[in-house]
Amino acid sequence: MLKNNPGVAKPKAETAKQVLGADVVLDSFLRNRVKKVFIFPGGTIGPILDRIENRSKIEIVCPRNEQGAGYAALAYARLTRQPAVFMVTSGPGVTNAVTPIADAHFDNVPMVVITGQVGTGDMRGSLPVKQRGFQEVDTVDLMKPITKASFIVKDLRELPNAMERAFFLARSGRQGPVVIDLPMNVQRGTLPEEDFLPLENHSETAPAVPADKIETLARWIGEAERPVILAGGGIIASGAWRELRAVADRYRIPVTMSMPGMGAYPSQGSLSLGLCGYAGSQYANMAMYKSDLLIGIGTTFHLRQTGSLPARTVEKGRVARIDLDIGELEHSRVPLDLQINADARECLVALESALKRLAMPNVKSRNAAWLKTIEDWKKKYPLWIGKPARLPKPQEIIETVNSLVKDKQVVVSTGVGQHQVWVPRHFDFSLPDRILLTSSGHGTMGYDLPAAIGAKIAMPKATNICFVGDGSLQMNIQELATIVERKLDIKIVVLDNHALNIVAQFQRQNWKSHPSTGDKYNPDFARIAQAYGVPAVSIASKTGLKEKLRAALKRKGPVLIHCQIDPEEDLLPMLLGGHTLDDMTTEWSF
Ligand SMILES: Cc1ncc(C[n+]2csc(CCOP(=O)(O)OP(=O)(O)O)c2C)c(N)n1
Repeated sequence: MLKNNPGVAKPKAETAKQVLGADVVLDSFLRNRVKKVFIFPGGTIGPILDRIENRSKIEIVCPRNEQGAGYAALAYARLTRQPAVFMVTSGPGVTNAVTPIADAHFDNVPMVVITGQVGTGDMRGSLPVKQRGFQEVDTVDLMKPITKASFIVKDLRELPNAMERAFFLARSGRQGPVVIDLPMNVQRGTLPEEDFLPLENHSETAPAVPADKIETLARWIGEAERPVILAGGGIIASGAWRELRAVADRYRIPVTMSMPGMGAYPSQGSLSLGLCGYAGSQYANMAMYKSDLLIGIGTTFHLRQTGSLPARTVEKGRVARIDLDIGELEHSRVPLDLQINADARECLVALESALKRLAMPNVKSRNAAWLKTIEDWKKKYPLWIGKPARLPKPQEIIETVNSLVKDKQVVVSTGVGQHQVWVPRHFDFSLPDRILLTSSGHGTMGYDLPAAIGAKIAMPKATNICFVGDGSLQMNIQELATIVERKLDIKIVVLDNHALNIVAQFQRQNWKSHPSTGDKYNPDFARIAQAYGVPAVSIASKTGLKEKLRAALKRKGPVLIHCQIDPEEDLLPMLLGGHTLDDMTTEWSF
């Protein structure tokens, strides 16, 4: 409808074509190749919903609340690697959307969020009153700290540019959510086509790869005897997993991963150290600590990855870090010997060339002693420490499911808690075929089920498994209805310990009791699922575990597998505050 106006004023015809604000929004969706929008409805997004429905083939995905829509959008964006559109109504729609938007912000997921707003004439403005309009809330200020940008469009002439800017910002640089607040009168207003401001061009200027620093890094790799790469979510965001593997495999550098980086390097690869940090393996953490060159790529060196003593992340050695975000480098928690500010994929391509030019001799044997030490640690420090139990072990359930879907393309989503950590420990990930979706920076219970929905919509052919704790499941359990309504083949594995157990464990460890987190009354989740129309099975014994899981996974369509697990199972080993990475706790002292 709106053309890319070159800025030449056209003479206004008497009958100049009037363009509706809501149509401008739709035009922008079409220009940005939006195929689906994730929404929860309300009056103040009504005008746009009407245009989508009646003027386009864009599919409207409507889960059962804003969190459901937000997390589905987030998973869809992660898998399609394009900004997802998430739309909510003003007031309660906006406040319910805050949590998934924060999640997208902290995990760098591109999203364009349209929030309805009361008409500009009904807005409180700077008056000393709480509200003027019904369901009025100050969306822009609420969203500012949790978005790349958050703005309101009050002047219809600016709408086309505002929409383009939102898509551009969401997908450029370190990606993230952008909120556009649209008052009713802007959505419903009309203007002659010529009166809209001409579209501005946006072009991205990514920082250039600093050749000298890449040479330095290559030289350091040449000198190192105990190198380790810590791969983060930036590898996945920049699509750099092939380049990472090329460098790691050729130069025999072990790779550990943060939670958002899982799958950057295959879990089963001989150089893989799996997950690091507070809930990672002892051998990954030992390797980081003892390394003489730790290379962080697309990772924040967050507390969860390096522990609470950042200056002592490595015992004796250099730390280099590649990151697209200059702020992260300049304010790195872990002191850096080398900062490289550029895209991860471009850096890895340049690094590989620089390493080739160095023509390092004896690459295969150079790190042999180091790799042997790591192999010994892998044997010495098992991932799975726990007491024998009458009920199935959660680790065993996850490993069994993993073995049953071995040859498939799989997307796994999780909630937050102990189970969120057992999944990367006991399930194999490797991009692009085995993908983990989990709430990393914000750590939100209830991400699980709606993320599985978005994932299934993005990748309908992949096997879709949602591992979820009983606590997390109940945050967005209503989305079982969306699964049934859309006939989504999602296998939901509920690990039910009748506790909010990761917090219970933390409380027991610190205060010797666990008020409000243990011994929870739970309903029979299998019957709840059946009431929604999702077939379900219950597993409460170890006998025939594999066969029961196999039969459930084989069923066509959605299934909920309700597994009773031992509430006494603690997450161990674990890196506690005040400990260096070589000093994980393996048993509780209480
Ligand atoms: C929305 C939200 N509220 C509270 C928390 C704090 N929290 C983190 S994990 C957790 C317990 C999770 O319980 P469950 O899903 O049953 O997992 P489990 O630890 O038992 O595996 C809580 C309360 C959170 N992360 N997110």
